Amino acid sequence: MRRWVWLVLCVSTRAWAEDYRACKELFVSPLVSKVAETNASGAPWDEGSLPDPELTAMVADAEGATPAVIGPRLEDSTVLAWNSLPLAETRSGAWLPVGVGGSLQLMLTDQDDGPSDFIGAFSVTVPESLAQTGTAFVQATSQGAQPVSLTLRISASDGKRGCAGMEKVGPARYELPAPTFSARVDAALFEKIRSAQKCKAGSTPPECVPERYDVLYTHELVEGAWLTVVSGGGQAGAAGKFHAIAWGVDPATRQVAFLGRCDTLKTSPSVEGAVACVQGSKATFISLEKGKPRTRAANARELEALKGSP
Ligand SMILES: [Ca+2]
Ligand SMILES: [Ca+2]
Repeated sequence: MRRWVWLVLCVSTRAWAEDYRACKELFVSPLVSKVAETNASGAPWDEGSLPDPELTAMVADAEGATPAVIGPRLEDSTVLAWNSLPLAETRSGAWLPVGVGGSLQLMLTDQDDGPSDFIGAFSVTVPESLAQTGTAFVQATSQGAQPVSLTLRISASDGKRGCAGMEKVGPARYELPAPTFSARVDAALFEKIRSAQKCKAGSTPPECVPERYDVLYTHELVEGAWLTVVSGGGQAGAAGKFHAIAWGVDPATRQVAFLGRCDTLKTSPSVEGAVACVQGSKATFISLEKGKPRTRAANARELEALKGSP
């Protein structure tokens, strides 16, 4: 009798979930950060040029730990767009000997020929949720007079192999820690933007460069839904900013609902579940209905209502 009980217990545990606590290392990749154009005392980082930031990380409270470069030096940059949300596109990062619940110390510096300038230091704890999901997204803010924010992906895979200590890892899960989160625009979405912006192969005007776009993952625009909102492009002479709006965060399942120019995005209490792209005296409502993206022009009454909305 007792033997049967044990058998059932073992089978159900195995089918239940993988536990990423078994990982002896995790892959840590920086997503995005923004650095001010001047340092805390108001002086330029370099004589006549922007900083050249580099991000290192090391395991905290570990004897003999050495810092590893996880965000390679970006020349004359204040927008540090290292990686996008999807794991498949890891462009930088490093395996570090840290596990669930462990701590990391990160340091952002302006890499100079002589001594480097300090930009910010971050302390990050690997979230407990990673034990179940295998991927955690983390938002960190540096201490000090000029706080810098940084988003990170910590995962049991680098997109090519799983962590040491586990036979296989499951697919990435996109659970974001804050109501708004940022990363580099991913290649699949940027391909759609390039096409909408009529970018030619190899051309690099601002509207054709991924670093010139901000990506906001937010569930503050539409109740009960995560949206991917890409904006930017900085096109000279054109009104408004270029926007790409998708319902969902996971690139495999999100639905791209809108590509076009807007002065601002607004929500209207009279039109539930939709985002309004306002441009000049017109507005377009963007929504997802029965699983399908839908856009329609706002009527006169709705335009009047939008004027009063934030
Ligand atoms: Ca410097
Ligand atoms: Ca520089």
